[in-house]
Amino acid sequence: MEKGAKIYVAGHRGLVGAAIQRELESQGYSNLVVRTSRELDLRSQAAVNDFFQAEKPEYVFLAAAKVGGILANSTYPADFIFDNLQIQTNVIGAARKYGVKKLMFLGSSCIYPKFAPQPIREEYLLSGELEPTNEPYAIAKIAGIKLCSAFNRQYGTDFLAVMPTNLYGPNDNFDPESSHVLPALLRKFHTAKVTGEPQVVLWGSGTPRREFLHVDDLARATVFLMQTHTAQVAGEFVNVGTGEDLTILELAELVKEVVGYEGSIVFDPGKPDGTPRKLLDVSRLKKLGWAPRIGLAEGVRATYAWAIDNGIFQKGSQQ
Ligand code: GFB
Repeated sequence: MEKGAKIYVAGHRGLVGAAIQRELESQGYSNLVVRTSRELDLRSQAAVNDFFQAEKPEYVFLAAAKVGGILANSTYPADFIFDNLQIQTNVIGAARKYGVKKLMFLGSSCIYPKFAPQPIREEYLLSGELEPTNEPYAIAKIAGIKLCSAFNRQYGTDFLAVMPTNLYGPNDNFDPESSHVLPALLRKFHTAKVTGEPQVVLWGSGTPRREFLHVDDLARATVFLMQTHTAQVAGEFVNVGTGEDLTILELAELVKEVVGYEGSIVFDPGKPDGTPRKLLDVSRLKKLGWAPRIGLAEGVRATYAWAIDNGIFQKGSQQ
């Protein structure tokens, strides 16, 4: 990927796309193309084709997607499968049609079976039933992987895919209802500290285990793979994670400490736990030459500081 190459970052306002844009810019890539969803509705095939025909990007990072936490996934299953199938089919299809040299598709660790052996290796895909709370989203992401690999086989394209573990960092969604657990906890503990609430109510049992990766580490991994590997060498897709996990209760204790909240933690068993564990096996990526740099405590501290600096908790719950 030459420094002057024309690179389209789809989803540049989201958690992942913004981090990829920051990483590319910090490495001196100066010819980036971006569009907000208002400027370009990726669910429209005609609009996507027109955009690719006019701009002719050489490289594409496909980080645009309908995403959300466990409750958003179970409340809006149709949006999660329909929007994602449309976005990825349109962008991947246009990338092939208009001769994109290389594309990076962003998947998710929820593509794996609910009870996959741990840590989860890439080859466990489609070896068992999915977790019901995010099955529609997972099916869309699996279709995206298969679309990339089918195009690679039939048309000789070079479309890579990564499966990140649970991500967090700047530009995340901090809404307490629709967000993922880490930003939700930062908001809940911060609000309770400021308003002097004696307890914070979290969802489920607190026993599920999750692995968390700072989005800047993911961005470095995707740019690294695009620079140094072909889909043929990297494989159909590559897990990206830290190789370490913790329980939701342990995460809550860490966030509580970072925020400086002194009340108690209570769990609401009426809310879903989701999959019991999803720890990724990251040996394939390590063999390709990449390792994460940001530890969880450091990453949570940085994300809390970012949220404070950007007034996230003053903006109401729609952030
Ligand atoms: O991050 P999260 O929403 O999604 O929830 P998943 C992780 C765990 O944290 C679950 C618990 O066991 C939740 O019950 N949890 C506790 C909370 N308190 C809260 C809270 O206040 N908010 C939230 N959101 N969770 C998602 C998938 O699964 O993982 C997506 O739904 C995507 O499709 C993403 O794949 C990476 O880790 O369960």
